[in-house]
Amino acid sequence: MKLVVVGLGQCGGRVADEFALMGKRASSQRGIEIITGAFAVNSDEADLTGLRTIRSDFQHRILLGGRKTGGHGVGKINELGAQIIREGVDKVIDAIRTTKRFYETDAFLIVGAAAGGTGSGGLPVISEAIKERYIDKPVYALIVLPFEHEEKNEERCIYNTATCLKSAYEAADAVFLIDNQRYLRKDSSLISNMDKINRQIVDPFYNLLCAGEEKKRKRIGARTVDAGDIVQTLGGWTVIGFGRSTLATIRLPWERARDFREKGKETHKGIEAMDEALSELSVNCKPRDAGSALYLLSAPTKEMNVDILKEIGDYFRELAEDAMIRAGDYPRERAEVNITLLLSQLSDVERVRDFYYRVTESIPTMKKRHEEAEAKLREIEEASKDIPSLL
Ligand SMILES: Nc1nc2c(ncn2[C@@H]2O[C@H](COP(=O)(O)OP(=O)(O)OP(=O)(O)O)[C@@H](O)[C@H]2O)c(=O)[nH]1
Ligand SMILES: [Mg+2]
Repeated sequence: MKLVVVGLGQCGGRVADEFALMGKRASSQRGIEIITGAFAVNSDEADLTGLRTIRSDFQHRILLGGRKTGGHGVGKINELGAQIIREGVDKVIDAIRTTKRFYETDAFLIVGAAAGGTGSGGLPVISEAIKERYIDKPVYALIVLPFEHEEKNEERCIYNTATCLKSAYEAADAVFLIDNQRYLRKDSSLISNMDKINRQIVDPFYNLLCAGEEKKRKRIGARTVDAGDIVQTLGGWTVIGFGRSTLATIRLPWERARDFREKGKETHKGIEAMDEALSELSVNCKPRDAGSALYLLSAPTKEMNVDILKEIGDYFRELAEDAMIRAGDYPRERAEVNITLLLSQLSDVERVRDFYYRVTESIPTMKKRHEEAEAKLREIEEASKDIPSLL
């Protein structure tokens, strides 16, 4: 599958930069193209300068809202972010049009953080605008949710997140949810290492995008997963997961697994990888709530057999009873079995629901506070009415 990736705001730009790097890796290591264009859009000049892989000309790093923000971002006011992006949307569309293999591109991926200003406000606006202009290509959003400590300290963070999620869900064909907090579970030092988190966000997409683009016969699975399968699977709230299980011993070609116990262990590697993918989902959710799902099994050719595919299939079917499941295999020569998992058309995501409730609950207090502030302002104006003015 070939994507055009557009990142908005600081987070969006950096994650898009990581996708651009992944694209380079796919062409140098595997000789295939998965990212046809990568763009970063921001109201903050320094953020754009800090990127590494996205081309550094003004058509790939697009600065908007210059006069309004002085090149310093919108300071978490996502309405202002939305406005600035709306005013500059034609610049972005013009830039996208210069993509070399645009006609071969299967879909758009628009990336941003929900809690900030530029990305949060801009993501739904760009998604809608691209969707209107390119009706034949799906538009997917990838939204990064805030860390817990950000939610606790700032009301604005919750408000931005809820408004961004709601609008993006309306505008895009599917919304990938990525929870920053999830990456701290195993390694809390990551909080100061955004690069590492970004790599972990992007990595699960590698095999998924590559599998359908392979040209070499030995890399093409018995059942491939291509862009068509992915497009059919994706809709609404979506999460991605990746799990691996290393093959402890690399067997030499003449040592086949004849022993039935060893054979059993081998098959079990698939289940192990699936379990890890399920526990490493990008946002916590229940497989039972998925309306569609896709998994891609990747392993050395000789590890991939009917038993392993069947066992994973049976196991997953029990967990996601109501989902339309698509599956495929991708033979890669590596000493591991890994699984990429998409759960889509989710009917419930607790995290999203929670943001909506919290904002709805706080709206009356926010309104009251706003009214109180206005009343105070009127009062002080009233008190000054008999004072001579110098203007
Ligand atoms: N995963 C990840 N999250 C990030 C990164 N940079 C910022 N964030 C998160 O993104 C949210 C803030 O959004 P930003 O992208 O910084 O904001 P912005 O879109 O640039 O908007 P303004 O700066 O307000 O104009 C917070 O929840 C941060 O934790 C990053 O590189 N990776
Ligand atoms: Mg910023």
